[in-house]
Amino acid sequence: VLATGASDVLDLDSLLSAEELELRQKVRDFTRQRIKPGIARWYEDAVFPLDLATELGELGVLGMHLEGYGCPGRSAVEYGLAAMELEAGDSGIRTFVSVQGSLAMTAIHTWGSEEQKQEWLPRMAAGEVIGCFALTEPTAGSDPASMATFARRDGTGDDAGWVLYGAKRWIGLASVAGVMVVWAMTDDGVHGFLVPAGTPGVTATPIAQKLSMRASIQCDVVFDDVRLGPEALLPAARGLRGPFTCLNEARYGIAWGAMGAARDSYEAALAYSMDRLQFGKPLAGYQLTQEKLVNMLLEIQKGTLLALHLGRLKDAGTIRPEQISLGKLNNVREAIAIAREARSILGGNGITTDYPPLRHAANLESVRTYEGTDEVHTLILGRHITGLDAFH
Ligand code: TGC
Repeated sequence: VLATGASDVLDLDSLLSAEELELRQKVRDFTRQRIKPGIARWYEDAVFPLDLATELGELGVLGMHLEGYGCPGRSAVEYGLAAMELEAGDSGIRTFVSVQGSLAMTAIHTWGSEEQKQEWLPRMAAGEVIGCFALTEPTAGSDPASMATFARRDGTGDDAGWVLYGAKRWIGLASVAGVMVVWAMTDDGVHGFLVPAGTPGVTATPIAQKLSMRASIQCDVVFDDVRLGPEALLPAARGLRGPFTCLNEARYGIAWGAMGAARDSYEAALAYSMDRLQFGKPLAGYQLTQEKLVNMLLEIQKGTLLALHLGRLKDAGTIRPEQISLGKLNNVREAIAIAREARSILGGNGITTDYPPLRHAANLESVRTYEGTDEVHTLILGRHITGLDAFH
């Protein structure tokens, strides 16, 4: 159910096909069996459970929406449902699936040569090779056009390679990646490059001091005169449309995923409030608690309906970037508010890792920042409705 049992007031499940419901159940079972039992420990110990990569490949959620090359070829709605269930476990695990499928694999699938697709995609879909997507830099976050990482031609002629230098920051999974998709400025604008693990001159260092996304890996990456052959170039990508096309995919998945974290927070608060007695009766029997639960549920049902609408548009091939911005902005913003409100129902117990809401709230601070901050999506929508660009 989109929000379990009596909580699916709008009967949103009736909008899903039998196949979609089956897929969702499969991913929900995986989350219950493989993520929920370990997540508090992984979060406390700041561990990304690498074994999950091949398991998620077997589950069929890596590059889920892509066709061919061993990819599952499922619909946008099915991908969204999977993101929602995985993020009900933890945003860090859903982030791995997004970076792998929506960013790294989409970049290769959309912009790569036939040889690049054959070489990387089947193993990435199986989770045997992890990919990362290096766009953000220490001084270029919301404004990737100002990137300083540069690739210059190494010689002349068709078989000339490249020399890559610069630095990237906040790159998910970079230290465990078998292949990096790196976006760099060239004399001919922004281009994408595939950098295999072990290429001399590349170092990836996990960022340790995180209070969010602790069961995930984000890295600083340095490229120190990295020599690449001509085959490293993603031949079809030209300019920022290359990475932004991939970001559309990831932002779409986030609109669904955030509702998974929200639903898990709500369900934890509902269960706790039914059990916890104060002043002689369950917390759920107090008007103030019921108002909190109902306000959470309103936003979960609305946000899930919004995500589903975006999914149907995407499957119809008509979705536009500003619609994705609306979904990402709204659903992550509401999910954080829901997770925090859920924590308040749990009282002091809510600040421990015994319960998920505060972990979700902390994770969602990253989710509202990456793939376009709240401010970026607000201004994308502002530009859409006014025709005036307030970025520059
Ligand atoms: P602008 O002039 O609007 O566009 C430049 C070119 O890009 C095209 N474009 C898009 N194409 C497809 N989808 C979109 N959503 C697109 N948005 C823009 C545009 O058509 C144009 O193409 P062309 O061929 O005409 O040159 O660019 P701008 O500089 O004005 O854009 C401003 C702004 C703020 C909207 C943009 O820079 C932006 O979206 N900034 C946010 C960047 C962002 O989301 N960064 C996230 C990085 S990835 C990450 O966070 C890692 S998370 C995963 C992990 O853990 O590793």
